Amino acid sequence: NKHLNMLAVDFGASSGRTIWGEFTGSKLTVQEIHRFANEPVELGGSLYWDFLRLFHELKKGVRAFKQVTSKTPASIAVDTWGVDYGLVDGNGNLLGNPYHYRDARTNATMETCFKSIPRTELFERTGIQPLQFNTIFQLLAWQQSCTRPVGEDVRLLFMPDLFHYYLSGVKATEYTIASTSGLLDPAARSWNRELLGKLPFAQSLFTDIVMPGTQLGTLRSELREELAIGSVPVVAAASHDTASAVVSIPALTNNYAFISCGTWSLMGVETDKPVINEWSERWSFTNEGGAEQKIRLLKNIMGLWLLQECKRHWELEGDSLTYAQMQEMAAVHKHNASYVDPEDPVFLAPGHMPDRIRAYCRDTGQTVPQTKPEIIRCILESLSMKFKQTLDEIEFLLGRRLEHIHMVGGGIQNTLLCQLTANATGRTVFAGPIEATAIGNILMQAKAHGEVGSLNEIRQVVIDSFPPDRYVPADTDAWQEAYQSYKKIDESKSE
Ligand code: ADP
Ligand code: LRH
Repeated sequence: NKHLNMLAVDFGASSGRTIWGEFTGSKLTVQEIHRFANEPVELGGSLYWDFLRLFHELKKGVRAFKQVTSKTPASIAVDTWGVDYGLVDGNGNLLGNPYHYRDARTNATMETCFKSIPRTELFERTGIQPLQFNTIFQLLAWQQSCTRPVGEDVRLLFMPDLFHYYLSGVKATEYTIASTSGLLDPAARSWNRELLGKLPFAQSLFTDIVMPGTQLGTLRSELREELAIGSVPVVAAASHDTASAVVSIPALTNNYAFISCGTWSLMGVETDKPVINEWSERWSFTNEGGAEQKIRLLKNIMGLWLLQECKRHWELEGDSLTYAQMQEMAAVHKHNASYVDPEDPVFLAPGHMPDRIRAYCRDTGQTVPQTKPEIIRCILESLSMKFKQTLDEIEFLLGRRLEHIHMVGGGIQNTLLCQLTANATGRTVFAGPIEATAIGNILMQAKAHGEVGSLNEIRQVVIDSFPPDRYVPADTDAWQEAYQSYKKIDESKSE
C-alpha cells in the first residue's frame, strides 16, 4: 500500500480546521494543522458567511501543512455545513456574498411555497424535512427579490463546491451536499427535474452531480504559485460535513443510531433507501444522501448552538466562559425543572439566547431557569430528552430496536452531554472520534486514490485508529420518569 498524506479542510458553522491525515493502508493518524473561528457577519440587516476570510484561512492551512510536513499533499478536499451556496458567473466572479442559513429573509418563504407545492408533496418528492433555510427556499427568496434576469452563464455552487471551484477551476456539484438542498430526487440521486420544472429558477443554474470520492482537478496554477506548492489533486470527498462524519462512525453493524454533535445535533441511522411516509413526515425526519449510495435518515436538532449562543451572549455581557467551565457549572448544578424543545424554530436566529430559553419555559408553564448553571443544565438535559424521543421515533420507523448510540464530533468533548444521553436513552453511548468529519473526509480521499474500498473497510480503519469512549446508562428509572414530564411539555405545545 501507498503511504498517503492528505489534507482535509473542514468548515463547521462555529469553527474551521485543516487536518493532516497520514494513511498507511490500515491505520490513519490525524493532526490539526490550523484552526480558525467561523464568525458570520451582519451587514445591512442581512447575515452572511465571510467567504473571503474563509478562503484566506484555507490558504493559510495549506501553507501551514507545507511548513509542518515539508510535503506536498497527495490531495485536498473541503467539506462544509449544508444548504448554503454562492453564485458564480461565466468569468468566475462570485456574485455577492453567500448568505448564512440563519438569515431572516426566508422566514416566510416556506409557507408561500406550500401554496403552490403543498408540504406533503414536497416531502414526497424530495424526502427532505422542510426547514426554512433549505436551498430551495433560499432560492425562492432570492428569486422574489431579483430585479434583473439571471445570466445564462451563472452557476449555483454549494459552499464546498464553491471552495473546490476556487481551488481547481472546476464547477461541479457533489452529491451529499446537494442532497441537503431539497432539490434532489432521493431515489435517483440526481436533480429533481420535475420539481425544478415547477419552480421559477433557470435550470442553467445547476451543474452536473458527482459522487463522493471523485477527483475534480488539480490546484489552479496561480494558487500553486502563491502557495509555492506542486500539483495537488482536488477531490470531492463526502462534501457535506455530516455525511463525512457518518462515514467515520466506528461500527460495522447497523444496530445503532448516530448523533453527529457540533453546532447541530444530527441524529439518525444509515439506510439503503429513503424512508418517506406519514410518520417520517410528521416527525420531521429527512433523507439526506450518504457516501456509497447510502441514505442518512436523520433529524436536524438545534444542538449545541443553544450553548454556543449563550456563551456568546454572556461574553458580550463581559463574562467569558470556556466550554469546559460551562460543562462544570452544569455538572455541579444537578437539579433541573424545565425543558425546551431543541427543534423549535424560535431558537434558529442568533441573539439573546438565555432570554429566549427563559421565555420558552415561562410560556410553557415551567419553572424559569434564572442562573447560568440552570440554563446550561436545562439545555443539556433538553438535548438528551430530544435524543431519547428521536431514538423512539427511529425505532418505530425501522420497526426494530437499536442497541447503541454512536456520538461523534466536537460536541462529545462535553462529556456530561454524552453521559446524560446514555442516561436518557438507556443505551450505551460510544463517543468518538471528535474530528469525525475530517476523518471521513480524509478516508474518502483515500478511497478516491484507490487505497481503501467499501464503507466497512473505511470504518475498520476508524475502529483500529480511533477507539471510542464508552458511557454506560445510570439512574435510568429517574430519567424515564423525567422523560414523561418532557413529553407533556412537548405535547402541550403541539395542542
Ligand atoms: P461545528 O463543526 O458545527 O462548528 P464542532 O464539531 O467543532 O462544531 O463542535 C463545537 C461544539 O463542541 C461547541 O458548540 C461546544 O459546545 C463543544 N465543545 C468544544 N470544545 C469543548 C470543550 N473543551 N468542552 C466541552 N464542549 C466543547
Ligand atoms: C451541520 C450541518 C447540518 C445541516 C446544517 C445546515 O454542520 O451540515 O447537517 O445541514 O449544518
